Amino acid sequence: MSVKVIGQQAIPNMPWQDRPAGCNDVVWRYDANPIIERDILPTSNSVFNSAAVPFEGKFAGVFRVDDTSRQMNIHAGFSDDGIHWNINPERIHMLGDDPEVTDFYYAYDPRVCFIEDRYYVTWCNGYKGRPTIGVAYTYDFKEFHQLENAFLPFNRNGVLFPRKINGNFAMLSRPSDSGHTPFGDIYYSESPDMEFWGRHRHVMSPSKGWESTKIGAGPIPIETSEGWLMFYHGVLTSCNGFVYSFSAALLDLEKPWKVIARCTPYLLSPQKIYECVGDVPNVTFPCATLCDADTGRIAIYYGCADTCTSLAFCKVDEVVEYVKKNSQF
Ligand code: BMA
Repeated sequence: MSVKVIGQQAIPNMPWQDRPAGCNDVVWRYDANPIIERDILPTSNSVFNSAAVPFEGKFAGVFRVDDTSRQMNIHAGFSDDGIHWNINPERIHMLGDDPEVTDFYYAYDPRVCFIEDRYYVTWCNGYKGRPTIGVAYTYDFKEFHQLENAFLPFNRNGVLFPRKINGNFAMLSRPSDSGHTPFGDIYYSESPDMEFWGRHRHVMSPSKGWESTKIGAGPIPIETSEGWLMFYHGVLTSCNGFVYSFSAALLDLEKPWKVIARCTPYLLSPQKIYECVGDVPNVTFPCATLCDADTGRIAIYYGCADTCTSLAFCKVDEVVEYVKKNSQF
């Protein structure tokens, strides 16, 4: 492997399948997708756009669960193999002193990021019914301590970096509006304490084709010798609505608002029946990766059609090479 993965642990037991014979795709799907069906809980309408991390030799995660009243919430879950999940039927109840912060209206699209000594969770948080970036931390996926919302509404897709940059915590986000926003750029911000965020920088705007309407960061960026590998979703507006695909870009390690390379084609788009048919058709929405430091194997967790959760696989050196070779810069 020529590309070095930095700051990741070995995850020998992570989910993995070799690229199927005859497949030339850089990213390929798990052959038993979806791994989490919509009705995994008695009260779930759908489970999608969710995040998994290595935890105590196994796996833990935070899951977007829309229930059968169509309330959007986040739930903790555990897994021995990263594929079969036990999701807590009860939503996460955040601990915190200030009900102004903890009494939120809804929670969706979580990401989980291990930094220094704990797992931080970011999600789209309905503050007074307006989407912004909620932030919490946990050590055990049982107790979650909620911090201040990172930004003013309207914002979505808050994605932390797994280490401090320039001495500060760092986060990508996607300022937006109150509805199904028809625009959206990725921005970068820093914070000395996970509470006050500033030094906002513009990272990327929508571009052509599959990402022509809006873009948003997906999983926690992976640090490599070639830059931060950032998977991100992009949206095309078709005559029949939004189509969510995803691809990847490389960002400068110390100035992540500088884009080194950005892939022109998508890496995965909605093509399988479980990606094309569901509550919102034609959505593939990645929120987490597992990356094995030893082999460079990556497992991508992505939501399908706002209904269920699937897995896809790739190798870090192949993705980096493909992004560079097909870069629009
Ligand atoms: C976005 C978010 C995602 C969802 C997508 C497609 O705005 O709400 O949770 O997957 O739309 O509906």
